[in-house]
Parts: sequence; C-alpha cells; structure tokens
Amino acid sequence: EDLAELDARSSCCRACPRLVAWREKVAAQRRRAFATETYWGRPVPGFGDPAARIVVVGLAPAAHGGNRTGRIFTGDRSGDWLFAALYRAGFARQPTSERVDDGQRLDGVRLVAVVRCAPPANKPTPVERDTCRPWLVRELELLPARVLVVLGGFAWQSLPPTLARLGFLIPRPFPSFGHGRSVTIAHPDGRRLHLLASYHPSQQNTFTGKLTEPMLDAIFHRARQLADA
Ligand code: DU
Repeated sequence: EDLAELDARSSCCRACPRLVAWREKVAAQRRRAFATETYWGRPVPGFGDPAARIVVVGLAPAAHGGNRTGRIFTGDRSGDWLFAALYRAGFARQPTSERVDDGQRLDGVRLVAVVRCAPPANKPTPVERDTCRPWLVRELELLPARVLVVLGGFAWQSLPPTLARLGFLIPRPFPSFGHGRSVTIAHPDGRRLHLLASYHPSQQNTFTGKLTEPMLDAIFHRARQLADA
C-alpha cells in the first residue's frame, strides 16, 4: 500500500456515525459564500510530500475548509495562516491554499489531521479520535518523518497511543502541551522522532495574538533544524 491507496481507502470511511452525519449535513446545507460549490463532505486525507521528514499534525478538517475543498487546511482561515508560514519557511510553493487544483505543493512537509472528518464545533469526541487513529498510524508508517509539528493540545494529547502503536517508547508521564515545547522519543530500532508543539493557528489564537507570525515562523525554523540534524 502507498499513500495514494491509503488516501483512497480512508476517503470511504463511515466509521463514526456522528461525524458522517455532520460532514454530510454541512455539505448539503453549505455556507452562503460557497452556495454554488459542491462540497467534498468526506474524510480528508493528508496532503503534501510523500517523502516528508516534517509532518504537521492538526486536529480535524474545518467544516467549510477541508470538508468543502477536499484538501486539509485548504479554504479556511487556519490554513491561510499555516500555508503562509510554510511559504515563508520555504516549504510551500505558494503562500495560499484555496482549492485542490491551485497548483500548491509542499516540499519536505506533509499535513495530516488526528481526525479525518469535520466534527461539530471543531471538537471530536475521544471515541472518534480513537476510531480514526489507525489511519494516522498507517500514514506515519508510510512517511519518513523525523519531526512532528503538533498543532494544539488535543492533537498533542492524542499522540502517545498513536506513537506507541508505531513501536516508539513513550515517556511516562508524557510532557504536557505548551507552545514551543519539544520532546524526542526513541524507537527500539534506533530511530528517533522529535515532537514539537505549537499553538494551533485557529482564529481564536491568531485574532487574539496568542499565536503570532513570528512565533509560527520560529516553530518551522526549529522543525527544519531538527529534521536536518
Ligand atoms: O501528482 P503528484 O505530483 O503525485 O501530486 C499529487 C498531489 O500531492 C498534488 O496536489 C501535489 C502534492 N504533492 C506535494 O505537495 N508535494 C510533493 O512533493 C508531491 C506531491
């Protein structure tokens, strides 16, 4: 199985009744500004470089972002911030991400989410997070990741069981989430993986100045250092 096959398989998932209902309801009702568009309304796969050494781990697709366009962090405000930062850091070909056919391309980076379907109120339940976990485990098995840039506390706290399933040794207690915090974990086969925490570029954080552009730039600068070390 390669990433394209994984994307195809996950795109048909209907495992979580609440998420299936929500993603399809949003797709049927649409937002006025997008009334003429056909929403994707399905699980959203990862996007970017199949040889990525840096994997950005988000929470879940936005109802009118990834759930509309079919590409993660595409067509929503969080994505505007994230792709602008990836562009400034030299990882993205273009500073914006609007549509699947916009020519965007990532070099060295892949974007994934802990949960592949848009959840009500942007908040998956713990059961939905656990049900979706095998997709992320499989994606990480297929990527040569050295650094995970983890956006927000929900994604951070969801990672230990995912990484344990990949065979990594998880520190107990696992460090709590904090912007800029990093932890390096080891695999018995000698591999190491760096986890780097960042505030999520949601409007809640960017409007209030909790997350600034220089703060996000510093995260990607550090991610590149860790990936190249
Ligand atoms: O057709 P393709 O070159 O395999 O790319 C498929 C898809 O993945 C396209 O939307 C670009 C993106 N992508 C990327 O962002 N970075 C890569 O290194 C390779 C592909």
